[in-house]
Amino acid sequence: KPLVFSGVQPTGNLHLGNYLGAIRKFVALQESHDCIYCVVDLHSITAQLVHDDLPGQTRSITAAFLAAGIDPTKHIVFNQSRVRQHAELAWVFNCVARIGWMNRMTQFKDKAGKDRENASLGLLAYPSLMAADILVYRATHVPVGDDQKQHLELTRDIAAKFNNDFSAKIGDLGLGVEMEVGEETVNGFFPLTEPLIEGPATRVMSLRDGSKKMSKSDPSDLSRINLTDDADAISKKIKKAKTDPEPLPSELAGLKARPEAENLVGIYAALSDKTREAVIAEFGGQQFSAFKPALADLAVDRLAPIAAEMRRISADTTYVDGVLRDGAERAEVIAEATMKGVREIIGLLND
Ligand code: AQP
Repeated sequence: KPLVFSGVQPTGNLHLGNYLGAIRKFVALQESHDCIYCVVDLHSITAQLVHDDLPGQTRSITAAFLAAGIDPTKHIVFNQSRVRQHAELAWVFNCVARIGWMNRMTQFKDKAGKDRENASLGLLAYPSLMAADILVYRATHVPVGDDQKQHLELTRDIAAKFNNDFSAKIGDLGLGVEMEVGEETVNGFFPLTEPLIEGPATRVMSLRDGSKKMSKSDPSDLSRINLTDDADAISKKIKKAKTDPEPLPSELAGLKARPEAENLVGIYAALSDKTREAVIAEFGGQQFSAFKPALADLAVDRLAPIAAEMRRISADTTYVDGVLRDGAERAEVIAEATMKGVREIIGLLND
């Protein structure tokens, strides 16, 4: 089976974008893939070092994974900092990647803002740690939202440069498989990982501004639906969602240049497992005053059971901690096998 890896940061409340863009796909991939799902706590200290309750946030994301339907007995669920090989490989990748590659990352530019000189070195190196998260398991597929596309391209660039720089050594040690990189055939130790970015909700937008993605850090709580919101909050937020005065179009093409309408149709499609065409066929010509209540009912129907399950699982801290510890032990076996190879290839002395 192909190997899937993905992660979510323990920063703030999970929202509908995290769910539709990532977590729901994590669940779906369990049938066909071996999966490793990680709460990436080391990533959460890149933008802000001190958090009020990082252990609680880590457990809460874990509870969300489990409540959504991830099975920790068949797959691996753990927190990143427990498996030290992530940080070790990230250091190696800091020496593989170029500063120019990192400076071009749009997420770094957005999060660092104007005062770039004052951003943490960790924020700049964030994609290097993300590449390590994925490649320490030599994962071949990564389900993510559209905002992570550029980081996945960089992960491939890091893998390709490592494979190329150490091609002869990888061949001599018999640690590689032959793979094409551009015009060349190299002895690849790391796979060129594919992102899985599909479906109608790969970039869920803010409910208050159709040009901004739904985000945990948006100061307005009305901009997002949190996975822990109750039915009243979900209905209120959808009712208040920004829209234009026109009814929904009768053709998909009519959503062009109507970002808020397009976003709500995409959310409805994803939650109902329909195509956007099917949603337009059903609601085309109707006013938002008719569409919004239908969307609110659907969202409550899909999210309320997850919220209830999250509350139930979160109450059992011993269980959640046990899942994370057990997952980390299993993850470490795979990660250490990769690192043994990396140390040998580079020339670092293994025990
Ligand atoms: N709006 C979104 N639509 C679709 N997918 C999204 N993801 C995030 N926002 C959307 C996907 O969720 C996964 C986990 O994200 P994360 O917590 O690791 O990082 P993030 O992208 O920083 O999440 P936020 O909510 O946007 O946080 P802030 O406000 O800090 O920037 C990823 O697969 C991501 O693509």
